[in-house]
Amino acid sequence: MPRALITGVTGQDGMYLAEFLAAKGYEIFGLIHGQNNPRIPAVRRVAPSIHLLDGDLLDLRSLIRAMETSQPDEVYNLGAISFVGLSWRQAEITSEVTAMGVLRILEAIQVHTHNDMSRVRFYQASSSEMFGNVHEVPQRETTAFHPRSPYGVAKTFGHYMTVNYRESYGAHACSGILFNHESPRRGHEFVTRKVTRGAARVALGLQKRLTLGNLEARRDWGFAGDYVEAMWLILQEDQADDYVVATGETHSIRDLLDIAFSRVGIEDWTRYVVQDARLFRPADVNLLVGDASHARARLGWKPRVKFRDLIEMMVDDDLADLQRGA
Ligand code: GDR
Repeated sequence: MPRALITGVTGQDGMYLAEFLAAKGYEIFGLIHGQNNPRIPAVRRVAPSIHLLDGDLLDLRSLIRAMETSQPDEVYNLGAISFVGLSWRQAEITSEVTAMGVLRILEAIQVHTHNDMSRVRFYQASSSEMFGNVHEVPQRETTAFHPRSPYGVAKTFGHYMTVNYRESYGAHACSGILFNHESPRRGHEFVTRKVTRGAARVALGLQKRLTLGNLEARRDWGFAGDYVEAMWLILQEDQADDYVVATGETHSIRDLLDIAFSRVGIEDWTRYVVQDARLFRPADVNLLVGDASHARARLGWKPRVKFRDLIEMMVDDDLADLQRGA
């Protein structure tokens, strides 16, 4: 039975990945930091046999201990402070967790394997935020990085550290450069979930206004459930490499609003949506669209869920959730 260690297991991607690996018969270990994380019951629901270990990306010794306990064949580093908007207000802790955390986990693998790093396959959750102010459309593995937030800078550090351990020590270290990916398990602070939840609440008469920031931003949004399959496929390749994971389609926040509100029977969302300058970011990423042809050719991966279906799935889930009184 293969063994996997997942950091960030209580996040959206961690939960989908744990569920996916459990179905494949993996023995799964999830790293939990802090006490009483409220999402632990949800993780246990999707992967009942998971072993939860305490540890923190800020604490190297705890990561080494997690390696010793789990004896992993594969490590998926999904742990991060992942909300871009917060990263300007907490740039230092974002860098400690999202950037230095990658270095610590690579070091933990090195200590655990006695410098024979190729024994453990490592996946780093890199991000399209590394492209930032884009230099090429669509963005691919070779597109220059120009991050626009402390979060994007931290992810770029983690990405290059992953590449560096591969080139320096022969680590089987890979990066998935994932574009935005969403689901009914998405945190409420991210724009898709804020809009789908907001549309559902407006339709049910629970709120009158939805306050947003920049409506012109364009993103390449896919379904998180499809993207964790790409993570796994990346680690099954004998040759470690980096891959863009994206749908190849871009949509604006306005498109998102059109679909979400029309799903609840409201054709004119402008009556409900207000913009607040405080929600604009000091520097935003205006256009992202990825070219995943490398992942398609090498891994045979392609996304299944289309943008409209994804947003409608999220709205339906929010409606059902609210009607249950959640
Ligand atoms: P992003 O996701 O920053 O792309 O990072 P987010 O959903 O937060 O923002 C997308 C775009 O929407 C605009 N926007 C708003 N965003 C939020 N959160 N709230 C608002 O009210 C709002 N109004 C407009 C933003 O300005 C932005 O342009 C996500 C995260 O999951 C990262 O961790 C991950 O690495 C990348 O996707 C790929």
